[in-house]
Amino acid sequence: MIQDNKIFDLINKERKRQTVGIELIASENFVSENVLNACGSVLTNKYAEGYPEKRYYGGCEVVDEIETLAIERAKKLFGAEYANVQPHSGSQANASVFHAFLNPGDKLLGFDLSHGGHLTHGSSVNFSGKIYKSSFYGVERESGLLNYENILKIAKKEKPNMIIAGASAYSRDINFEKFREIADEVGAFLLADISHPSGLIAKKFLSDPMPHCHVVTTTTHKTLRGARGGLIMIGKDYENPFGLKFKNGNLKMMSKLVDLAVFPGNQGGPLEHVIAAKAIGFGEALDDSFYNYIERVKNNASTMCNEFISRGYNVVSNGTDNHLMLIDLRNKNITGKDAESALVKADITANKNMVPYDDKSPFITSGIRFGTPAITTRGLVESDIKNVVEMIDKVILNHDNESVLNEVKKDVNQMMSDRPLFNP
Ligand code: DSN
Repeated sequence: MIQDNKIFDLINKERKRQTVGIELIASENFVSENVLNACGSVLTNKYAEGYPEKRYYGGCEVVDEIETLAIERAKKLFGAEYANVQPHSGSQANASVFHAFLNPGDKLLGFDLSHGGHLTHGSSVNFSGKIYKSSFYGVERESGLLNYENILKIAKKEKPNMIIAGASAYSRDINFEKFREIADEVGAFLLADISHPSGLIAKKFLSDPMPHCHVVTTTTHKTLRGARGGLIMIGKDYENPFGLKFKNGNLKMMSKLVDLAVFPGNQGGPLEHVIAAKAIGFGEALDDSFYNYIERVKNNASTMCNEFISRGYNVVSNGTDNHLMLIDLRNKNITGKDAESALVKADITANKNMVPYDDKSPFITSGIRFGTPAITTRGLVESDIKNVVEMIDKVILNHDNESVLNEVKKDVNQMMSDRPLFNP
């Protein structure tokens, strides 16, 4: 075997970075050793284009069993009637849903990226904004909240073929029932992208999109704490889900469209090692211990949010219902970019983020996003969270003072020194 010390040294360096620091990127988490081992297993050697029992390659008996288990567990976890576990990522999952139910040039209505949406919800720099005609809804300037009457007005004006309900930096619960009313009123297909809060939704800490949305997509690695990848689900058997366009739609027909859109429409061979790891992650999320984890994620986020507010930080929407918060730093006279890089010097990782009605570019930004899924997995409890906010505050107030940043870094490393990287 050829030794590749270069890469393995770098992997060890990254393991150390993850171990010593405080991870606050809202979309990241730490998987279990079982998930990690499946990702690095011999399943990576296998080609399995197609679906269980309908493959284009021989020798798929074992991966068929694995993929079937992954599908069954995903369905049980979310109460879905159908699941496709092959999407390589959340973006691929969304691309496949568009491919299944839209034609190029059709209209999408999504959550504005700069207000907390996602690139694949119609952004002009993404395929979703290039292949489809996109328009956007956002949050209100004063409250930082979605206003469903405004969304209805925009939907009536834009007449989208598809509405996407979902976000990557919105800290409030989303009313999928209201979105469905809006979609029905304008005859649009409704997609829920729950990539961020899917762990909270699975354990019923937030509104459930499954009874209301035609299709639901999620990533599997954020609050869900599984392998990196995507998932597409359908919640129930719709008699006539698409208005005039697909008059005879039902679950069988819809799931066939999604299956064909994922493969061969959008992807080639599935990553069966990742699908096995997804199955393990779904199994862990079905366990009662995951409920306790998600409850701690939510409580930690709410404690963090209150601590920031009490220190004079401007939290967009003035609170959080989920695992994350978006902070507008303009009253602290620091950009998101500078805050992110000062925090990294203190071994605290977060990401700069546009805030609603931002006056700065996406490369600079006025905001920063924090989330608690990863630090909760590391075992941080509410009393630790207060210390974390104190450390962040110190960094932000002293962002150009290297010796303060070094002091904070020592405190960060000390705090994380006895916290295992793997989830229990
Ligand atoms: N939008 C990324 C995030 O929320 O971090 C994931 O695509």
